[in-house]
Amino acid sequence: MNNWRTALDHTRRAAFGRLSALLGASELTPAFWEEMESLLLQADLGPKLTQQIITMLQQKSGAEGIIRRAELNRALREFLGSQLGDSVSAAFTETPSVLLVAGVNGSGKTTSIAKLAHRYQRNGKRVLLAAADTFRAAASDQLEVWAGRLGIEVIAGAPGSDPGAVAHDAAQAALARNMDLLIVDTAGRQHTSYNLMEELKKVRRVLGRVVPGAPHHTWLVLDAATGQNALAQAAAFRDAAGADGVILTKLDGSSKGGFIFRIRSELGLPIHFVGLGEKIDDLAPFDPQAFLDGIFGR
Ligand SMILES: Nc1nc2c(ncn2[C@@H]2O[C@H](COP(=O)(O)OP(=O)(O)OP(=O)(O)O)[C@@H](O)[C@H]2O)c(=O)[nH]1
Ligand SMILES: [Mg+2]
Repeated sequence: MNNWRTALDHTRRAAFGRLSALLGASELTPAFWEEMESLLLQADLGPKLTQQIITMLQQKSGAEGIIRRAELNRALREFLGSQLGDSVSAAFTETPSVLLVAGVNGSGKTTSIAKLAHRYQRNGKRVLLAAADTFRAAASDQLEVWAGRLGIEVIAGAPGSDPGAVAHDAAQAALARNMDLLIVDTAGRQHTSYNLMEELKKVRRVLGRVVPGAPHHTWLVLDAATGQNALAQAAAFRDAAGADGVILTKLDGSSKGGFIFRIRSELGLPIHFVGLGEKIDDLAPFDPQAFLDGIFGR
């Protein structure tokens, strides 16, 4: 099982490591601020947050005469921490609760669903999975392989069949079998595709017709390595597909990480879980402090 620190090695060494090194400079010259700005942008913090950080650090260093690395570092860390907010924990209180999982292809939906299923099963929940990704023939196989290892059942349809029909059957099965949690896997073609968003809307409608209030949550799976492109994706999924939270995958493979600070503050979406590797237990609840420790070092 990967831990936060190992997973964030790249990020700590790349942009954020250079930021820390820069903060060791003894004089706050214009060149220092320029370098600072360029490193913040390279870390994918975006122009708005970058400007806020520079202003905040300039005010702090001016008002309090701070020129010591540790103090600027602490101010930066505190500011970034405030962007992340507190950790959130999702409650699945309805029986059955339905979690819809969406995201572009390859982002890590199916793997994350297997990890979640494992986790909730371990917590004593009766979990059922739905393979509503009927677009790719191998997709339900992949989910079934994971589920087989966990002893969890998957409701699937024939390749090319209607994802709405799979969602319908799965929702009925969840009710009939008195399941605690139904997790629905979906296809991941590009978010610019009208069809994908329409398909997701239809799956939502169907789920809601069978189980009142379903889907109770819709989580968007974002690949941390996509960097700030992921923000545009996320906005589209939030607006068109009702995403209300994020699973951030492949934190172990990304090296920028700055856009992660913008998910909550700019999109209003809480990060529930992060993927720290490819194994079944490489999933952790998002822990803002562990994330900050991971990128800044302790
Ligand atoms: N290193 C790492 N790899 C991951 C993580 N999560 C998923 N992956 C890998 O990413 C690849 C794609 O994962 P899938 O779960 O198939 O992605 P998907 O979103 O279901 O893809 P489509 O069904 O094609 O849309 C696989 O090789 C996974 O092992 C993670 O947290 N860390
Ligand atoms: Mg998949």
